[in-house]
Amino acid sequence: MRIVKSPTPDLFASAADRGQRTEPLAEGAAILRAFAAEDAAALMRSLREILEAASFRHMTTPGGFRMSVAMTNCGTAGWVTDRTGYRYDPMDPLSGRAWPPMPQSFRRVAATAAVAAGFAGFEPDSCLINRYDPGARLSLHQDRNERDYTAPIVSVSLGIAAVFLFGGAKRNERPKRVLLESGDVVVWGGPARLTFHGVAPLAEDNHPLTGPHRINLTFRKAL
Ligand code: MD6
Ligand code: FE
Repeated sequence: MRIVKSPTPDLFASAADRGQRTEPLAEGAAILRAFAAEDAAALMRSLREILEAASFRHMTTPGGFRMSVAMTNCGTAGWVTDRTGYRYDPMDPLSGRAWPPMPQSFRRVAATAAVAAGFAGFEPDSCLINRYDPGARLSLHQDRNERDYTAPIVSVSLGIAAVFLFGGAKRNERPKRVLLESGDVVVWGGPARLTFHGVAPLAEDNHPLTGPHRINLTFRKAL
């Protein structure tokens, strides 16, 4: 049902109403505004358990640079980078153990967001968890370490808002700039799967859910 001129639309938003806040970014890419807003606190509780086994760390790029974004993973395989390159690894190099399993709450938000964006049957096996501190940024890149590009990527933003940079198929295309707020979900697949994208330096701010940080959960089918 479409509610027109509701004074408090989000308070009563059903799944269908949330679908009305879909913003197309490109063919195959969309922002689902506030899609995960109601799940945000539960996602953060699950994250705290993950961090007890696999804490945030600043990884090193193959070129030898320390990433400003702190990362960890859950799921069957985790995205890692070190001097030898980028890869999905079934083991956490820091602990020498498997990554923590992907919580049901993570799995559900990823699968339902994929459906809402037109990608039914998404079963992520990997979730890269990013923590942005003030000033942290992610330069333009493509996500291309996954085995098969037919699955989309689902990205959940929590805490402090950030400017997401959304470019084109080539690095030199000038990116669009879109603000991602807590609970926003970006889904990315099909013809947009290899789009260059990044995150502008995080502003100093404070959010009730995350304090001075932005958290991003990026779900992939890696293997
Ligand atoms: C971030 N996201 O939002 C970083 N990748 O913190 C990504 O790198 C990303 O949001 C692929 C698809 C969606 C994304
Ligand atoms: Fe990415």
